[in-house]
Amino acid sequence: MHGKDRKPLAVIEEGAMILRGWALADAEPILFGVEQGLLQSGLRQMLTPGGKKMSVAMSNCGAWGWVSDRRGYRYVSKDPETGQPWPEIPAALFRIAQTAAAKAGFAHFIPDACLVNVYVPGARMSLHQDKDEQDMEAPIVSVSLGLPATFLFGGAERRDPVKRIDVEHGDVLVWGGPARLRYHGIAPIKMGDHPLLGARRMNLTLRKAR
Ligand code: MD3
Ligand code: FE
Repeated sequence: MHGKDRKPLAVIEEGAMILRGWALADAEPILFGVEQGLLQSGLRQMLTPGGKKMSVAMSNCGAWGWVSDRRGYRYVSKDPETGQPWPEIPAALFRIAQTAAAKAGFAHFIPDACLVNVYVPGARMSLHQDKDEQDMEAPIVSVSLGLPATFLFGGAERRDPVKRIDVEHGDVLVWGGPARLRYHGIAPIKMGDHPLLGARRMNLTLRKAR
């Protein structure tokens, strides 16, 4: 269940693990690094392929960044808004993602993409699958900061029942193996005031896009 580090790892289902508080001690350096990157590639509310503005504000860091517009979803090496490469993944964030993946059984996780999602109260993410990555063997590591959220963890099909998992500041989730293509989402964020992030939740998902 836990090693010498005393941090528990809980298995939600095969391939889906939560490491409560794994990023807590590094939250400030991670946030500082991400905010630095956001000065270069700012947050924006992307359009769905159907033309609707997403409630979550997004940006990216790493070699590849996920974008959505009327043409669909894809990974691109340059921010379409600046024409420049995305900022680097902050070292503290890269390290936390690697150690969490290793702890969850995924050795040598080398993320090349990090999607930055910022939620204000009321913002949500409806059930979807993450299937724009080339390498489905690699897990996805998610770092939650700021306001708490309820994570919705569904099945292989949209109509399957959904488990609700409460996540808070500093929690890290790892999704791989049989959980990698499961439907998932985030319930509308409730109002609150976090000491570091105020009335916001930030989620960082580290991925291997290529
Ligand atoms: C479960 N973001 O950006 S990340 C996303 O909190 C996204 O912003 C959510 O879903 C957020 O695509 C949750 C956690 C996550 C990522 C991939 C998964 C959970 C997953 C793939 C399979 C199952
Ligand atoms: Fe997702």
